[in-house]
Amino acid sequence: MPIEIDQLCLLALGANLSHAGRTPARTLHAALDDLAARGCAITTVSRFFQTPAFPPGHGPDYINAAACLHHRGPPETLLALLHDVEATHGRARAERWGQRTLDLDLLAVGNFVLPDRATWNHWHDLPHDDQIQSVPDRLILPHPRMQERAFVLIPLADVAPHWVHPVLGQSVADMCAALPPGDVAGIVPVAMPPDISA
Ligand code: A4P
Ligand code: MG
Repeated sequence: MPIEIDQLCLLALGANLSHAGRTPARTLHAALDDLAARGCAITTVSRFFQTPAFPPGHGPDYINAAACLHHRGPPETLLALLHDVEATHGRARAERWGQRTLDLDLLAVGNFVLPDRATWNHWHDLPHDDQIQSVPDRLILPHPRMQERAFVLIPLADVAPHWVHPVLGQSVADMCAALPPGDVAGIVPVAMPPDISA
């Protein structure tokens, strides 16, 4: 599939620390505004959810959300834009899976498997202990852990329930149905402040 054609991109948003007087929910909302202002064609935004930190005990609850957008051009340019917006909102990378003011993960760009199937398999199959130590130095698509994360999949089901994972062959709805019920129970939609229309 040529990357010159508009691709449907799936984005995960998360935060569990306030920054510059903004709560995590307001930071997520501001980040969506920033992305739109910088040319991202955002088409759908999920509800915002309160979610327990993963791994358990790693800080306060998160606010998580998901969005669909369209992007034309190399996926790496979109990831660079996401990193810029994270930096604007105080993101510091101190610890893998550590607390954060804003995390913008690129879950998928169309049906691309990047950089190639063998590398994707490597990151997908990484044992849990190695996942904490090893950080990819290039874009991996689809995000290799998305299928395991209730805090990713449940928001994503609001906006892209029928998207099918190009390696696993499962839709977002299928992947949600396979989540442990205990993980799903912790994901709670939050009422938005009146001046935020997510
Ligand atoms: N990178 C490679 N591929 C991608 C991609 N598809 N999207 C690179 C985003 N980044 C990608 O990412 C580490 C490196 O991966 C970067 O250099 C990037 O270029 P990161 O955002 O610095 O690290 P991370 O977010 O700690 O890692 P990762 O793998 O995105 O972890 P997760 O799964 O996002 O975990 N608990 C709750 N309740 N809610 C959360 O949102 N998030 C995390 C982070 C932990 N616990 C959480 C939540
Ligand atoms: Mg991340």
